[in-house]
Amino acid sequence: MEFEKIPTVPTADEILDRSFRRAASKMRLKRNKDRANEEFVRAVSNGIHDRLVQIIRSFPDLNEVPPFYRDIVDIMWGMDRVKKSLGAVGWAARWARNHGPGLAYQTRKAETPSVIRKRTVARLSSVVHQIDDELRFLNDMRNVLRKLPHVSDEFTVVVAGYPNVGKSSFIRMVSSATPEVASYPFTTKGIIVGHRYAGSDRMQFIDTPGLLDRPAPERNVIERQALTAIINLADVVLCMLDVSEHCGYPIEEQVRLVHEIEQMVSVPVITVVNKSDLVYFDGYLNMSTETGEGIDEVLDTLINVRKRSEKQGETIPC
Ligand SMILES: Nc1nc2c(ncn2[C@@H]2O[C@H](COP(=O)(O)OP(=O)(O)OP(=O)(O)O)[C@@H](O)[C@H]2O)c(=O)[nH]1
Ligand SMILES: [Mg+2]
Repeated sequence: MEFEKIPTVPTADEILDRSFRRAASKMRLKRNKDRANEEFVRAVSNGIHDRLVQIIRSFPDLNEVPPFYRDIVDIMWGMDRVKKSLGAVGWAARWARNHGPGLAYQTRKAETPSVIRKRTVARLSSVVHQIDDELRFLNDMRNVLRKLPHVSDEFTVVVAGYPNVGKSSFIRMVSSATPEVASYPFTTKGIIVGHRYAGSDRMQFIDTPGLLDRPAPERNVIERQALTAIINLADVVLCMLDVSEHCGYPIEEQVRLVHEIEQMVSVPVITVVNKSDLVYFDGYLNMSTETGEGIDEVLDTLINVRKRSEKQGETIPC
């Protein structure tokens, strides 16, 4: 994903330091002192403008990124907040570009160019300092974005369900991912991607944070990440139940969540009962990540779904 390539976003002071250093070296090349002052102001404003434009360009266009990543940005920071920050950087860049030449000219025409130079540079500095919070916000966001997992375009199983039902235990067993497993809810706090490489049953698995059956506005940032993975990434959703209720949640609530997920997506939804070593539930696929019982059957079911979806893909006329 392009997010990995976003370089560190500098602070206002870092941008100014670099622009001053570069401008100072240009100034030294000028023999005429007044010209040197003018050149300094011009070089500072150009340096600021170019650096700010570089920052904006280093962020991918959020209208162009795949819906899953766009949703993640919206869930975690809010699209408006991100646009506001990038907009503020754009404003400062334009300010430097529009006012830089005029300020340089004023410096040259001034009776005491060195005094005017200091004053104009102070104005430029103040504009860059005005966007310092936005620059810091963008850098914090960049630090999170670049660690988002890479989701490839292949057959994808999204594992969903209530917290603590064994989603991560399953993903650890069947894929390359090694998510944390613990006996408390909301152990998984973000999307985790793993792959199963075994020959023809190669597929991508997505571990999601636990979801509760509750109205959308009450869902937190962690749950909303799970929802966007279900909606945007799944070729099949594997809904996991813990009938033993060792997870801490009643089975009725867990089943209601499965019905909600079925309403949300147009891809197949497969329900599997985990922890069959504790309680076996007739009429469902049963498995246990503790004993390994039923895991192969679940994988076979997923492979069959993939084969069916590939066949359907083949019959779609061009
Ligand atoms: N007895 C039994 N325990 C299991 C089984 N699968 C998972 N567990 C236990 O259930 C607990 C939760 O497992 P996780 O894999 O972390 O569950 P999760 O659904 O990923 O949980 P969250 O990330 O919090 O949503 C852990 O203590 C596991 O050891 C199973 O098949 N049998
Ligand atoms: Mg988990």
